[in-house]
Amino acid sequence: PAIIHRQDYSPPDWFVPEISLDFTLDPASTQVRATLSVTRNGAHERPLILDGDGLSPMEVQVDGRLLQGGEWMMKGDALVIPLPGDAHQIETLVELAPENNSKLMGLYASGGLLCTQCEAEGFRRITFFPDRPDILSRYSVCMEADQTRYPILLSNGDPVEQGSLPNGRHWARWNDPFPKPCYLFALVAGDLSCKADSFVTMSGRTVRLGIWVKEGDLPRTDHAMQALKNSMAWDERVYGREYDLDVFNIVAVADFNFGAMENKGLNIFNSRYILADPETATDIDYDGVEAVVAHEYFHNWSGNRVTCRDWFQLSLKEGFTVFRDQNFSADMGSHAVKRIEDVRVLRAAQFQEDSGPLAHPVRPESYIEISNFYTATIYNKGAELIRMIALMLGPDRFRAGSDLYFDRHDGQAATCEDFVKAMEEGGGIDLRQFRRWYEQAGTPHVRATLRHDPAAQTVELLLEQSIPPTPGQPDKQPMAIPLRTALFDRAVGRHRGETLLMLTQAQQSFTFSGFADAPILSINRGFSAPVIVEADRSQTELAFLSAHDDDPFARYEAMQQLMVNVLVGRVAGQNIDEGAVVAAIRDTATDPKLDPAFIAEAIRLPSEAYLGDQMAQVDPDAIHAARDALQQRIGQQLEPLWRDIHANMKANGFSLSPAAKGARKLRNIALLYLVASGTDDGPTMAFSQFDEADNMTERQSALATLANNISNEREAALDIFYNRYRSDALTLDKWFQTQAFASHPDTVDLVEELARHPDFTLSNPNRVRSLFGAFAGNQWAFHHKSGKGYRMVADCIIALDKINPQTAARLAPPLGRWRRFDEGRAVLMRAELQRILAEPGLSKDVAEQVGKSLN
Ligand code: HT7
Ligand code: ZN
Repeated sequence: PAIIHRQDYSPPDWFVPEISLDFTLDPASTQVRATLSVTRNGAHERPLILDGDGLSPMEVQVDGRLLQGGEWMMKGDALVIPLPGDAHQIETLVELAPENNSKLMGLYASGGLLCTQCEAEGFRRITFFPDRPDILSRYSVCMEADQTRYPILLSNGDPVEQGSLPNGRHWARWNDPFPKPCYLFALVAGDLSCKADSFVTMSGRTVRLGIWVKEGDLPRTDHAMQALKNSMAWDERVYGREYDLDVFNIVAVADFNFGAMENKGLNIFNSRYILADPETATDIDYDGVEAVVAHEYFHNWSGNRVTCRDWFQLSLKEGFTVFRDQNFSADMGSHAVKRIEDVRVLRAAQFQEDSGPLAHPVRPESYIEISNFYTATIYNKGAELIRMIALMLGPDRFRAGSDLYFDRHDGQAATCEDFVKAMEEGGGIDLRQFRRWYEQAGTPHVRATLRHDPAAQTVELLLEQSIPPTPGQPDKQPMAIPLRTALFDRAVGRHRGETLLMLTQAQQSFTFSGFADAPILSINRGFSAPVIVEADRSQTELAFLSAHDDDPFARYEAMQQLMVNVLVGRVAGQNIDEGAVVAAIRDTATDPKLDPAFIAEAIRLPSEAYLGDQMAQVDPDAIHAARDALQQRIGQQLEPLWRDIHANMKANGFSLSPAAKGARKLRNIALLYLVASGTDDGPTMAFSQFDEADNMTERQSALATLANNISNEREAALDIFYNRYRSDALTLDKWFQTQAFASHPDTVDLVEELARHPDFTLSNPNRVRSLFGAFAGNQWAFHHKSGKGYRMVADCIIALDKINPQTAARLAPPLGRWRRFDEGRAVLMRAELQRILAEPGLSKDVAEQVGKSLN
């Protein structure tokens, strides 16, 4: 398949300032008539090339004249029309069958609705068009459909006209005054009910807000609506950005390849990021709704008003928007806990990506299938880059930079370079070296060594950076790495002020004076840079930081490192004493000054996957055994504490306040340790929590705890859960996911059975992710040495590729990590990758991921 290179970008030959679309909607046969006004860009004689994907033109007209066969041609899937003048009107007619569109790209049917997904290249599955984000057009959209099946007709912008037609049909026209790239086009037709509200903008305009769902789901939309209004107010307050249309609609659909889509004025959401009530949604789900609603809303400026010139610039909108939604969520809840959660996601998803065969820079140089580049690197590492810029500038200068960026590029398709320049000029900073973060893949390692000179009373901090080779980038240049650093006096338990150290060379040393005694190093506080720090700190020093560090992230990090040292040591056969860990957990869990939500984060053992990432070669069985044993010892040694917490953190009635959420989080960890301790009443306590809970957070957590163990209560709880929620797809997903993620010796076989369950289907991406996505993230079960786990995931990829290649391709990366495992597992993993690659008719989505994974 063709490789697209960033360096090959050239401006479009033709612009399309206006487009009018007429849809005659029907699930089996939809007609799309598109009228494009096109203008030649500069002096050239190249024809107009309109992208298509699976389309055949039924009519082609130029300036009102029907063209004959030889006057246009197909080049592959594209329609080529030679044009004599510099401005023409092109009209095409095509027919689609949305009900047969299982890829969920373009126009498709979902649960009785017709809806669209155009990013990145879905618009070409709807009509012939130059499908690239630097073509900005004004859209006028007319939809005609059966009035009973599709009473609601929505598109971008504002509704302008509607009417009835004979034969029970009706129509509606929407106009979007803002020129936009075609990936932001959307329409929805269906029998939907509206949760309506309004928002008065900072300039006093009233915006009508609508969240459209199936009627029975209306009671589950309150949280999403509140999140939307909070986001609108936050973007005005923090970035000075106001909403620009009179209407903002959101539609929830059940079948969706991603989380949501920021179509101008008509966001389309995976229903799991809209619907929430205490009976079916966990606190994590509630936070997910808030974050994704905010993310899509923030795209109205970072993505829609200023869009991307080409898909290599994807992080321009995604990294910046993730940074914005992370800060919004932090402002809505706890900054400390949000930072810990975000770093955990970054390390789990992005660090793994950066150290494997699919590593790529935040601004990639080439791709085969752009859908494969909606990655943790583009999104989460991209957000970290913006966070570093914000840290180096400080809030006021960062705001000056973002104001300049938005004002300068409003209405344009911009590049990452445009963003960096605006930050340099608006913020008054030189980012020449910093640009390497956009260019170089791989996670930098920073080695930190502290040398104390008692005679001079100085401390020298030596920092050495190195960036491992990544595909196509064997040698790296030093990065500009901002490291928030503090040196703690052991005697007083405090530091004398934090410094922002800029590490810009391969090796650099910093000297601090006035230290009679050797201090303790606290570095990369707040996780100020997305790097791996290697600092030789003793268990005593880490225990000190876990008790005294005033930066919550650094405190959490010290605690995690304490645990990692014990566990990694034990996997390597050393008998490292767990005393420091148990004491630190006890002291943290009983510190009355700490927020329970923070305590819950700090006392949780690092995941098996994270432990694997700390080792040269991952040994899933040894990691599981070591972690399980330590969990049991912590459970046993602190059993009275866990009982106390479990009893004291029980709420009287449900609330979504941060305090109530924190209490649930801590209570759930206490239950986990209690059950892990092996105490006789552990399973019955878990079952009671499962049974009596008035909210899904406690119910699912109890279920997950039971699912890890062999007990009668496990089976009973799983049955009850299934019978209670079998008719609610999003909650049934949790039943699949909990079992697939369980730390249970039979998980591989259970997942095989679940794949044959009548409620399992490959046609719904949420269901696939619940079973196979969760399973592939379950290190112990997926890497079962029989290779059965690999085979099941490969079978799923092969079958799913024929239905939904995008979702299939997203299951491939776990198999691509074979280099990190022993020879036996590596051979089995490679064999499955080779088997997938040998499949006839493989999509380019899967072929790219699997092909690169084998290299
Ligand atoms: N910008 C949106 C990306 C997206 C997407 C990409 C590929 C295939 C399907 C998709 N649905 C949505 C989501 C976002 O980042 O906001
Ligand atoms: Zn986004």
